[in-house]
Amino acid sequence: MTELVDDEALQRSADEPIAIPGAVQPHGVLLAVSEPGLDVVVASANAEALFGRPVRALGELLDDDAAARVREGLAGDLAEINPVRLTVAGTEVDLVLHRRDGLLLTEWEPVAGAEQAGAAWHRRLPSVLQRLSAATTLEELGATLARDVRDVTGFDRVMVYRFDAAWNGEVIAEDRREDLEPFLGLRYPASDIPAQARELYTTNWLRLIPDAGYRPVPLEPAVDPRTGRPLDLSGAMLRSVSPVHLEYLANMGVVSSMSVSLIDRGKLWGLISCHHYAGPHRPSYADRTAAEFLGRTASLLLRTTVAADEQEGVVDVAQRAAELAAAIGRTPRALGAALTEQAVTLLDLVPASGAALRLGGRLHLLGSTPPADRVPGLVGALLDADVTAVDSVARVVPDAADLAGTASGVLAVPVGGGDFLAWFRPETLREVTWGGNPHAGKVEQTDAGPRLSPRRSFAAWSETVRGTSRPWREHEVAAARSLASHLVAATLNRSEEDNRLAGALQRTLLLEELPKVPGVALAARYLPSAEDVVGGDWYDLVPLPGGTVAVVLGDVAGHGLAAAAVTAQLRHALRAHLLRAEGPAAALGMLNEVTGALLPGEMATVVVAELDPGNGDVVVASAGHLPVLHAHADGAEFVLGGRGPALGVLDAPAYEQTRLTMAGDDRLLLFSDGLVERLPGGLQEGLDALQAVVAEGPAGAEALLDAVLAALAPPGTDDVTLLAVART
Ligand code: BLA
Repeated sequence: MTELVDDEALQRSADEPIAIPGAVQPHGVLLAVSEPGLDVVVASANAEALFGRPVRALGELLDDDAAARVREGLAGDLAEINPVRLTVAGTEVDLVLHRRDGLLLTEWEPVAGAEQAGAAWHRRLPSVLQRLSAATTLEELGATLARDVRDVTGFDRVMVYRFDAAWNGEVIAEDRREDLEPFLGLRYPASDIPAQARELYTTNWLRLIPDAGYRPVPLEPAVDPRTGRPLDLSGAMLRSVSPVHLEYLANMGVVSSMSVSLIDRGKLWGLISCHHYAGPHRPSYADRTAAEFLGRTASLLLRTTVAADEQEGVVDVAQRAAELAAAIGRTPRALGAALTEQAVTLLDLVPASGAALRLGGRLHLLGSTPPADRVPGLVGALLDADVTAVDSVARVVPDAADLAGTASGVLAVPVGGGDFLAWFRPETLREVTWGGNPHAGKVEQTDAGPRLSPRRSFAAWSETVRGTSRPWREHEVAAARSLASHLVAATLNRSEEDNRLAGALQRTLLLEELPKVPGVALAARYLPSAEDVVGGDWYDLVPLPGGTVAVVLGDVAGHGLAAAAVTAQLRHALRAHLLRAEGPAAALGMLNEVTGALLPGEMATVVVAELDPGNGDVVVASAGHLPVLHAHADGAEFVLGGRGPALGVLDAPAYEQTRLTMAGDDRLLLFSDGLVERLPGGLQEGLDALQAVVAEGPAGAEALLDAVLAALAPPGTDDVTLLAVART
C-alpha cells in the first residue's frame, strides 16, 4: 500500500466506473434474472455456495408460497415488498429486488450475522422523528441525526458531513464511542469523495461496506450476454466498491463503513458517514432502511433548518447594522469614534476577523488586519477593479498574496473622497487552526502501515483552500453597502451643518452694525454664493484715533466653516493693527505676520482705504487684493499703487501704500473677485465693464452699487462683496 495515492492513481480512480465494478461484496448473492421467466442471466460467483447448487431460474429456489409473494410483488412497486424474508436452502435471507436495464436484480442477504436494533427501536421511531423535526438549528438537527442513526445501526462513529461550494467537506456533527477521538470540525478535500461517487450518491441513498477487507466476488458471466456490457450495479446494495476507497478506509483504520446521502432539493448536500473500527459490522436490512429513512427525513428538514440558521445570521447582521447606523446618527461629528470606539464596532457588523475605516483620510484599524501601510493600497486596488467582496484576494490583487493570513477575503465599500470601509477574513486554513488544532489527534485503530488519516486528508484539504477565506454572503455585502451609505449621508449632513454654521458666522461678521462715522457715507452689498457654500468675503469700517476711518474689504481663500473662522480672526486682528500701526501698509505687514504664525497654510487678500473725511485724503494699501476703483468727475480709474502680496504667502514682505484725494462727489469702490472674475472674457473684461459702469454711474453710493450689480450680473458661483464710500 503506498503512503499517498499519487496524482495518476488519483485520476485513474476518479475516472473509475464505480457503477460497473463487475463484482459484488461477499455478504450476499446477486442474481440478475429476466422477466417474466425469472431465468438467471448473470450470477455472482458465490451463488452456488449459498444455495448449495447452481441456480438457472428463481423457480428452483422459491417454494410455492414464496413464488406467489414474489410474483405479486413484481406486479406492484418493488420498494414496497423489499425485503422479502425467505428461507432458501435452509438459510434465512432477506431478498431485495430492483430493476435495471431490462433485468430484475435480486440480492439475497443472509439474516444471520446481521446486527439487529430490534423492534424496540422501530417502536421509538415516532419520537425520533419528533426530535428531528423539532430541531431549529443545523447543529441540533445534525446532533440528533448522528445520535439516532448510531442508535439504530450500532456503528462506533456516526458523522454528519457537509459539503461546501467546492465539494470540500466538514464534519458538522458526530456521535461516537466514548474512547474514540473526535472528528467533529475536521475538514476533508473534495477528492476524498470524487465527482462520480457524488453523482451516484445523489440518486442512491445508501451504501454499506460491512468489511472493508473483503474479497470481491466476480459476476458470471462478466458481461450481460444480451447486451455485451457489464451489469450496471448503481442500485445494487451489494455493489463492490472502489479499491481506492477501500484503501482509504484501511488507512483510516475503518473496518466497516456505511453512508447515507443528505440531499437538498436534488443536490447532494452532505452524507451521514458511519465507521466501525472494532471489526466487521453489518446492520440488518431493516435497520439500514431505518437509517436511510432518517437521512431522507433530515434531507427534507435541511432546507428550512439551513434557512433558519442563515436567517439568524441575517437578523444578527441587520441588528448590528441598525446599532451602527444609530451610533452614526448620535455622533455625526465624530464618525470615526462612532464606528470604532463604542460597544458595537464596525468589526461586529459581519463575521470577520478585522476591519478598517478610512475617514477624512485617517485610517482606523480593528482586529486582525494587514499592516496600516498596506490597507489603503489593497482596498484601493479592489475598488479600482470594481470588486466589493472577494474570498481569494490574490486573484484580483496578486501583490496581496502575502496577506492571506489576515486578508484572503476582503469586503470593501467606498464612502467618498478616497475614504472606505473594509472587512477582512483570513484564509480558512488559518481560521481552523485558530479554532483549536483539528488535526492534533491521530487515528490509532490499526497498528501498522501508513495511513490516509484525517491528518493527511487535512493536509490535502489545506492545499485546496490555501489563500481562500470563507465567502462573503449576500446580506453581509448588502449590510456593508448600507452602512457606507449611512456614513456618506452623515458626512453630507455634517457639511451642510458646517455650512449653516459658517453662514451664521459670516452673517454676524457682515451684518454687525457698522459704526456711523461723521462725514462718511458707506454703502455695502453682500451676495452669498448661489451654490450654498459660504465664502470667505468680509468687510469692515474702523474709525481711527486721528479722525480718519479705515474701510476694509478682504477675501479668505476657501469656503465653509474653516474659511469663515479665519475671516473672523483676520478681521479682528486687522482692527487691532490698524489702531496701532502707522498707516495701512504697516498694519498689513503686521497682519501678514499673524497670518503666518497663527493660520499657517491660509491665504487671504485684503485692501484698506484710510480716509480722512475732513480733507478727502485717502491712503490705500492692498495685500494681493483687486484694485480699488476711484470714481471722479472725469470718469473712474483703478488705484494701482500700494499693492503687495497676499497675506500668508511671503514671510516678511514690505507692504506699500499710495495716496489719493477724494474731491467732493468722488467715490471709492472696493469689491471682491466674485464680482468681476467670472465674465466670459475673464478678469480683465470684468474690470473693464466695472470701470465703464462706475464712470457713468449715478452719484449716490447706494444707487451706484445697484447699477454695478445690475450691469455685471455676477453668476453667483462665488460670493460677492461691494463697498462704495463717499464723503458727505
Ligand atoms: C467514497 N469517500 C467515499 C465515501 C465516503 C468517503 C463517506 C462513501 C462510501 C462509504 O460510505 O464509505 C469519504 N468518509 C469519507 C470522508 C470521511 C469519511 C471524507 O468518513 C470523513 C470523516 N477517496 C480518496 C481518494 C480517492 C477516493 C484520494 O480519499 C480517489 C480519487 C475515492 N471515495 C473514493 C471513491 C469512492 C469514495 C472512488 C466511491 C466508493 C464507492 O461507492 O464505490
